[in-house]
Amino acid sequence: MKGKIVKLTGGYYYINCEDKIYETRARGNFRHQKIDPIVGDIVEFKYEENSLGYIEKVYPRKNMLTRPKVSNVDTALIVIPVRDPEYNLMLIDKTIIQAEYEGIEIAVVINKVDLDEEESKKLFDIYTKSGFKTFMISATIKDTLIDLKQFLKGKTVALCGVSAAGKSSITSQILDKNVEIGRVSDKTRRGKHTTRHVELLYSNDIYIFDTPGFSSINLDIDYEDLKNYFREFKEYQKFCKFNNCNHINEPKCGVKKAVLEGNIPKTRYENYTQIFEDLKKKGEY
Ligand SMILES: Nc1nc2c(ncn2[C@@H]2O[C@H](COP(=O)(O)OP(=O)(O)O)[C@@H](O)[C@H]2O)c(=O)[nH]1
Ligand SMILES: [Mg+2]
Ligand SMILES: [Zn+2]
Repeated sequence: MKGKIVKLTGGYYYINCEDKIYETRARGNFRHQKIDPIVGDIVEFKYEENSLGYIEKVYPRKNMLTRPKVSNVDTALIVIPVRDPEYNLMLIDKTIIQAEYEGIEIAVVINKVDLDEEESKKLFDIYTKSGFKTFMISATIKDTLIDLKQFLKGKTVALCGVSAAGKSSITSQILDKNVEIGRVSDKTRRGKHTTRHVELLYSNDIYIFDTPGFSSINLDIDYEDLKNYFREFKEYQKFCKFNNCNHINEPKCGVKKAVLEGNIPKTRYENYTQIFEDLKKKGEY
């Protein structure tokens, strides 16, 4: 039988096959072959009534995220709360770079629009202008999620965002399921509402990976490659005088010109230069 690993705990793999869950183990010889099944994997498995099944084969992965470990992600959904907690666009842009680096489709969700519509529109403009499919929603108001739900149909989705951004609220709305939702004030107490095991939630032909909130990201990218992960630069870098322009101090830079003319959002460019300098320094040690 063929299915998708949706959960991994204590050496057991739970496989979804035609909306039924099978409890399995990996084959003993997997370890010698260095095969390590992870959540998201499409696998071939054997199962007999009243006995534990086992995984026979792991199909090639489309991609793999390492923290937390999950494979075959179609879309990274970057969740930005307009307020409560305060958003951090540096962290957001680093997450986007990571997803660009992995070659995963990216969409941005501005959440809690009900709390500040004006500010939400500002965020919406930044990410739309940067070339991302962007949604404005309130996870607590079901009607605002119709387009997003449509967009996610048939996909395996990684929800990325800090604690209390609204990831679990979005998940429960999209999947019509109850997912544990935390209160903003609880979030400072570490671990209380953090998902510890890795699990894909699913229904309606959508798989969601409600990642535990992250607080920092270590990018492992050569500083001179960084520009390739800012998609909105592409259109303007052909106007740079130098072919290998990093868009920092070079004269006649098409990207800097686009920032001045308001065609590239300032926050994106500022975060670019900051990360560029940080990566450069790191490389000098
Ligand atoms: N006002 C408002 N509150 C929201 C919205 N989405 C989520 N929340 C609240 O924000 C808190 C954290 O949500 P949760 O889904 O647990 O965030 P997670 O940590 O990212 O999974 C909860 O109290 C939610 O009720 C929204 O669109 N508007
Ligand atoms: Mg949550
Ligand atoms: Zn340039």
